[in-house]
Amino acid sequence: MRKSLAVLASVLALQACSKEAAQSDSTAATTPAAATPAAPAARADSTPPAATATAPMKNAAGRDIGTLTLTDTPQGIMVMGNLTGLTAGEHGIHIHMVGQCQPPFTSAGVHWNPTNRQHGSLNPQGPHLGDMPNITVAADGSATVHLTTASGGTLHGANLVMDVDGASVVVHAMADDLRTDPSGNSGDRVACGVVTAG
Ligand SMILES: [Cu+2]
Repeated sequence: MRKSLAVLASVLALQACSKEAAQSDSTAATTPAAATPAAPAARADSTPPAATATAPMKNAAGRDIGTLTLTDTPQGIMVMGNLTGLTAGEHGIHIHMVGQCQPPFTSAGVHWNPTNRQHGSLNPQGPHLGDMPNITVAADGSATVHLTTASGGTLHGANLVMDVDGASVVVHAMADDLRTDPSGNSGDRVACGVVTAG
């Protein structure tokens, strides 16, 4: 118990640090790590704000596999929801440029990348604003999605994702290595959902 709490605390501290670093807050480095177990309750995403877009996800056979909700946050666009019918393991998931999802989903275009960076949070030339960490799919094919895109993009504000040709959320067949341009060697596109306002 004690150990798991410590691990949890350090994970939360890491998340906090990476968020602080993204905002180039120099005080983050001197904040005592894991010293504030009450911090998680104060996290901005503990009370989700109103949804501002959804992405109804379908697989290549046209089957509904769940709907994701997209919300602007100070850290980026938060993507949440539950998916089913995927293969177990890690899968890349990104926001792509075009709001069209005809199988095999090449219609969704490349990654949403209004700042002309390379792909991946681990890439020194990255990331794309549409990049997100991987999702982990359980043995029963389900996944709980709770991710935030790279900092700097919004649904409706600066670097907006909802431009004239829209946007889509795409799930890939394999894990994203978060480093290799242009899509982290994450393979085929296995599910897609057009980002729809409201
Ligand atoms: Cu992708």
